[in-house]
Amino acid sequence: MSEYIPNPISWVAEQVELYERTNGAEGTTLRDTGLPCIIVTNMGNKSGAVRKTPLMRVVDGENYVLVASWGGAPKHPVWYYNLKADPKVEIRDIDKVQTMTVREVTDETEKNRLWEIAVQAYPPYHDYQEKTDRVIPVFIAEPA
Ligand code: F42
Repeated sequence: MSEYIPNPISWVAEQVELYERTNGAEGTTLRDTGLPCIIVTNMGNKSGAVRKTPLMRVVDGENYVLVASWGGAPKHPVWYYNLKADPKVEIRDIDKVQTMTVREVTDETEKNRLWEIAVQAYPPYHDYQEKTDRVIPVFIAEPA
């Protein structure tokens, strides 16, 4: 088992710790929004270390939609590159943990459909896209 390196942002790492330690009894929502989150576990593409990233919970049937928004930051989050390099992830949704495979959605029709679902689940994604010049990437995670 590779070493786990927590995210350097303390509130992010603390959410991961609480969510996992309580098996999804606590820490499952984004701070004061009350909106649900999942935890994505993947490999770092340079370190080979285990990385864990909380994201908003956006579901499409049995799949999850992962939005690399990072609050509308000018650059993609690092986890975007990790998932492009190694698409095998583990996704925790409350107490359900599944091995899944991700792919970036590039088909325009498919992306538009999933973007609508994402914005419904978490409306600030719309503002994040307005705020940044980059096109925010979207992955779909499917059962492996
Ligand atoms: N971020 C989103 O993009 N979308 C969301 O829907 C979202 C929801 C959310 C909900 C709750 C919450 O607590 C956080 C949420 N976030 C969301 C923030 C998300 O969890 C991430 O913190 C954010 O997207 C930034 O991801 P990041 O991977 O860019 O992390 C930054 C802070 C970072 O610098 N991380 C590491 C570090 O230590 O430098 C990167 C480590 C890494 O992966 N390194 C690679 C490796 O091999 O290990 C190599 C890096 C390289 O040089 O290529």
